[in-house]
Amino acid sequence: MTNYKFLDAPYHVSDEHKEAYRRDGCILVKNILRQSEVEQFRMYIERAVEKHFEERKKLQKEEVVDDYNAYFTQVTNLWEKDEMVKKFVFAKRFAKIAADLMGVTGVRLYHDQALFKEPGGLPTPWHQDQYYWPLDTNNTITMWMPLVDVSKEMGALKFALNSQKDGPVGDIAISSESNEFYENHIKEKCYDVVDNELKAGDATFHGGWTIHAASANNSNNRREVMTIIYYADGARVVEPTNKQRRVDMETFHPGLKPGEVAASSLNPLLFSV
Ligand SMILES: O=C(O)CCC(=O)C(=O)O
Repeated sequence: MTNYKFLDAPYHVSDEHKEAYRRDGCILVKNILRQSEVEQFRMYIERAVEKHFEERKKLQKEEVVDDYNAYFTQVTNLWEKDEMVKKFVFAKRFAKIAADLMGVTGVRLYHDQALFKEPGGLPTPWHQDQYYWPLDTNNTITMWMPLVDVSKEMGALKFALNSQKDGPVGDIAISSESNEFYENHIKEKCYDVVDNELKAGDATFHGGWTIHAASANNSNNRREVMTIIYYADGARVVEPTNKQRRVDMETFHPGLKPGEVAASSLNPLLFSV
């Protein structure tokens, strides 16, 4: 029987990691998983993504053509579709890193997303994630873990350091407009931008208000990434202030109303001290 204990083994988050995350709003954390460990789950994540698209075809549902398709293929909440992917998404190792970086005692799952950028995939525009999230806390974080090595030419995330300090700026969904808007904002504020290269099993973590983007995939390989979004346990749902937040509230907090603790059946507590 295969042993997946590595998914729950604690990773030591150093004081330097915590200080850097709290200062910059993002951090690259290395060697969270070994390449061989990632490889075991890559197959299941790919399979779940493929199954999702096959099922859509069978149902003859039209592909949702949203603004994202030119940037990446996105499939959400894969944990509900595959038991092995669920093991990966529910890993205490990842959730504890998220809690330690944010300095909170517990984190819940907001949702997971596979984000595959095909060769030739366009740059992901600059944006802020929390524009989409109807939550009353700034303690939100995304783990972005590549399942393959990601060089700069494949489109890893770029972050505007310290930009989370501004909170919401622009109130604008991901699009060519957001790209232009945030590019100007970054220039005006003279923010430094970091652009990382990652090995499979490394991950970046960024906060919900950290301004970020990704380059195009100029390689011949698919950029395969799994992301998991967490928030501090105890956060509440707020009245959605835009259409996207309303959709997110209904999709990721089913049955909940503004003011209620964000703890629906889709938001398990993935780590607590
Ligand atoms: O993977 C990408 O290209 C964009 C991902 C992103 O913006 C995010 O995970 O917040």
